[in-house]
Amino acid sequence: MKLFYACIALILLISSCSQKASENQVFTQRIIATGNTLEEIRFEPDSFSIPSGASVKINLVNQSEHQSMFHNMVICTFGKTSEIGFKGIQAGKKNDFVPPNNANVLANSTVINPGDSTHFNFMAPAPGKFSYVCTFPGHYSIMQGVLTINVK
Ligand SMILES: [Cu+2]
Repeated sequence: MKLFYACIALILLISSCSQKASENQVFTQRIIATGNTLEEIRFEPDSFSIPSGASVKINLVNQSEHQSMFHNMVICTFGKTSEIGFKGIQAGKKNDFVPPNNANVLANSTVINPGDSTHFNFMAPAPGKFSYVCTFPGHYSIMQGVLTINVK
């Protein structure tokens, strides 16, 4: 009988360990910023979803070839793309066109040159929807996507 309880305890221990491992799972998403004219610029994909609580790594690739096509990626409160885009322009190049200390910004990359890539990390918050947007001047009304945080 003691062996039986020991086995149960071991099974519970193992299952709680694997639970912890999944909570700390790193979720990686590749996002391509592309296009060489204002008509073409876009994020691919323009929507993705991640589980709440996940540790998220975004790999952002600037696949535009035109020398004026700089991009960044700012994840913000759903629907706040215009406000963040406008305030981002005011914040200027020194802030990567991201308004500093803004409660509506969840996470962001730096601005990257055509052909370059970068990455940034954040913890996925409670379930809900977020927008993502490129705030390089002239892009925020066009380059947008939707991030859905799912129940894990
Ligand atoms: Cu852009």
